[in-house]
Amino acid sequence: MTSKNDCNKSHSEEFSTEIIEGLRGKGSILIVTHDHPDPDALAAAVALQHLILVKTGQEATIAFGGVIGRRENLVMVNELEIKSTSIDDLDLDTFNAVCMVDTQPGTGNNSYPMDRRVDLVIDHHLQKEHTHSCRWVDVRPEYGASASILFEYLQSQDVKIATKLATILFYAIKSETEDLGRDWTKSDRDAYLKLMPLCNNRILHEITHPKSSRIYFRYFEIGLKNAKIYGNALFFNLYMIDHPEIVAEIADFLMRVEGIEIVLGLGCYREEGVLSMRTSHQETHAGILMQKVVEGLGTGGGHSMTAGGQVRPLPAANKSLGALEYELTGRLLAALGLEHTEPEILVAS
Ligand SMILES: [Mn+2]
Repeated sequence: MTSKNDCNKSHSEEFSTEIIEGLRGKGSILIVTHDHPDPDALAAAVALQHLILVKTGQEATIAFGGVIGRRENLVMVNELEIKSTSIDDLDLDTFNAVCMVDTQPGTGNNSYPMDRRVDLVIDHHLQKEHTHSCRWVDVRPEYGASASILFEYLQSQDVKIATKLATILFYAIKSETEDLGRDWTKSDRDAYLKLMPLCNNRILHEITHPKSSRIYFRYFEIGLKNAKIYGNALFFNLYMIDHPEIVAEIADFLMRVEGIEIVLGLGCYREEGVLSMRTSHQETHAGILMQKVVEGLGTGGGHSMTAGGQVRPLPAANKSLGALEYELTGRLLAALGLEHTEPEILVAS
């Protein structure tokens, strides 16, 4: 009898062989991931780049839009020497093959133009309509991390995983699943356990315990002060932020409040509203809930217990952010069947 896990593994072997043969001799290859990439997005891109290099001898370019602002991720990029380019600096006409990892065409969270062809998609979010038209598609929404899919490719192709790549992949799975605590499957666990002994522990510790600027702590203060509780749901507003990932970070932090089972946070980065959602139960599918919350205002999606969203365009004034907060809170509570009553304040001043 073959288990689901074995099926996944043989799929990984067949699929990775097919893409290696398809990409062989293409020349210039682009790997795109989502804007403001997280460790999983970067790890999947780096692992695919490595696979292409080892198997076809071609050096693919990794690109994305936006910034890397989260301290852990900056330490990871520096210590593990992850090389990437801003997508705005590239002439997209010069690429003969385009790969997308940890995102899909038309999701609204990547900067690759919608009218351009994408050849390969590897992702662990729900499959999007536009993705059907791509030549090679490996979308596994049940997986906790895109990094786990890429790990299977590398293993099945007998590609040696050296310390740096192992540390990148391990940290991706670790952070994306909160150490196998949310949205994970046996495949993620297998990858996590096989990668752990290959990692550089000094670098891992530096990534997970980064020194941070004082403004970083100010966001915690703002988040705590603006956290409003409606039954088991908590909404917070960070107003203007200097990097988008801080919303997800504060959402993770506020999930620890007793009695809270769902958190939705808002921040304003440049002309965009940045949303992050966390839930304690897989049944409250965060990705689907997020789509309901942003419907007609922007784009959103995610997994069972984590989701992200973008509201655009957005006027940059704090006053209209308050109005947006009210609208989003109302939509969240309606979707949860809760009343939009006066909230409790988390930390009374
Ligand atoms: Mn991911």
